[in-house]
Amino acid sequence: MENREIARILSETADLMEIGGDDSFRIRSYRNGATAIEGHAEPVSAILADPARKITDIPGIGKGLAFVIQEIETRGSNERRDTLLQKYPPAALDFLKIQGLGPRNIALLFEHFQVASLDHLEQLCRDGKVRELPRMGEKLEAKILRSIAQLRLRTGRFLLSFGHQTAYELSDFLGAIDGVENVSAAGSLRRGRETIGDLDLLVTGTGAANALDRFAAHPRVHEILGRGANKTSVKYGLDGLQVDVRALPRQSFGAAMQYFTGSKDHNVAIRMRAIKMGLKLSEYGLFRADDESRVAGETEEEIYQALGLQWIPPEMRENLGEIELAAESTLPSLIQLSDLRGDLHMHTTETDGRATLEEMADACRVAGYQYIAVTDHSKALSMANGLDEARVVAFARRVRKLNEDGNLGLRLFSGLECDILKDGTLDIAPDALAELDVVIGSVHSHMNLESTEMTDRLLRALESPRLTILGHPTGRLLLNREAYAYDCDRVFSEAVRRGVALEINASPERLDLGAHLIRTAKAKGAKFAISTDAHHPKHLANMRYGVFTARRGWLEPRDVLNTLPADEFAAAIRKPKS
Ligand code: DGT
Ligand code: CA
Ligand code: CA
Ligand code: ZN
Repeated sequence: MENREIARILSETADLMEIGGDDSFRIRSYRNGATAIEGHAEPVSAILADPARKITDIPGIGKGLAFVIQEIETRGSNERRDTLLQKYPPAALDFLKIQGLGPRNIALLFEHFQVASLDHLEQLCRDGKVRELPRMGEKLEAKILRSIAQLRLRTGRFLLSFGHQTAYELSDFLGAIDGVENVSAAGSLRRGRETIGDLDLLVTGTGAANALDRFAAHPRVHEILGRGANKTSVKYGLDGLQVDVRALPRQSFGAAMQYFTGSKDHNVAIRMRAIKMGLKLSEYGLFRADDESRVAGETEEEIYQALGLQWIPPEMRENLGEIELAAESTLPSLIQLSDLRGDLHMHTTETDGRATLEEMADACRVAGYQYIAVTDHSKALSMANGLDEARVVAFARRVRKLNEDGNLGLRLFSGLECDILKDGTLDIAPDALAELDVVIGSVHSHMNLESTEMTDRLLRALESPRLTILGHPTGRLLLNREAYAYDCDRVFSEAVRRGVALEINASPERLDLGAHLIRTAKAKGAKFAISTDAHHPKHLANMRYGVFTARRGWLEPRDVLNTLPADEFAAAIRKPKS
């Protein structure tokens, strides 16, 4: 088991213990243990497997907890957790995610109403029953209802980054099985959707059938949903992601990839086209309708070609006009990761980042970038120790000096992620902003304004001649927080008129703008910046998710500012002195 999974089971147990009213000292020891294990560099399972070592050497892990961890490693749970899960319904863990409902309240709800599910709790709030309990009132009921609505947003889907991580894990596992030639991901993951419902994997080779058996016996599989001759479906890992693995012969690989990549709407349109041409397309291949003879199937390219189409990138397969373009050989040349020459949004230890400017720059140089903009927070984010005017000016000076010294191995642009205040003014005075190369304007507060007020706020921010990029333009957090409401048409048009680029924030929790709004903005002539918003060097690799999203928005390199060579980029962001 991975450290983060062990840690998660420990803190889950602690949560349940809180609901159960357990001893607070013991609860704390579970929580501390979880933190210690999560932060431990070496896999705990490796230490447990070595008889010469003991995990009590890890600070924060005592004898009692060591025993519990051994139990978790062996069977994925521990006695205390099992007992508590028998006493309380599994929904107890969901309840803890509801804002305003502490463990004590949850225990009370269980006691009085035997609440079994979120639905049940929702009904109790609607009926005004919750307010009958001590310390609970109408306000709490409203809060619970809002929070349940948010939880619902989250259930059933998973972040793309999580899907990728699982796909890598399973590709390694399946790929190592004798006779397995190829393991490929299809479905929404291959299309680069920002969230996935389940993971679809295709396996070819003489060992493929055997791989289905081995997969069903994988230690992290905890529920088998279906077993067929060519398919195994399971719930995988602690988060219960559904994974469908299909085994197929090599000559159908292309047809199966085409079919299982979807989207469904794209496939329906493609199959109609085949029928009109006297052909029949299935997951096994493309055949002539009259004599069933095989036309294509081993590769996707030959299938699209036989249908008179250019090969269509998976990110475009949503039946939004891509088939028509492919028929005329006028598909856009979508942007690729290798087109990006710089990252334009990152934080350092000056504010809430975890690495220094030098460390971030070094990681970017290694990643092959020609330039970066370092954009720490502004003073409105006081929790993050945001920069005030004096620090902004000092930072711009420091960047000029670093560029003159020329030891960084790339060009550095001075920047700031400047808060857009409630009234739409920027958090930093214009003359300080004028010292900087790149100013990202972002909303981090008052996100629940009325749509008209939010529109005015953003329009006002765009009036600033110092603004370069509108950061994470909708503020959404995937599976977690909706985009804030405003008039996108007006704001995007104004951004185009003012020469302000729109960010595609590549953080997997954001992917903001999303594909649909990217297309809306592109139609108005908008320019974009794809940036990671990295708070640690490891986040720099998230650029790929931004690129997936940009491709789903049909962007080409010329739509994106940070595909430009350094000098052209510098010219493009230069603002008139006014
Ligand atoms: P998801 O999992 O909700 O994120 O979305 P997908 O697109 O991965 O959907 P999924 O896993 O149900 O199916 C994978 C692909 O297989 C889907 O994009 C198209 C294809 N497919 C599955 N079932 C059908 C079907 O009944 N008809 C058609 N035309 N295609 C299907
Ligand atoms: Ca899927
Ligand atoms: Ca599926
Ligand atoms: Zn931000």
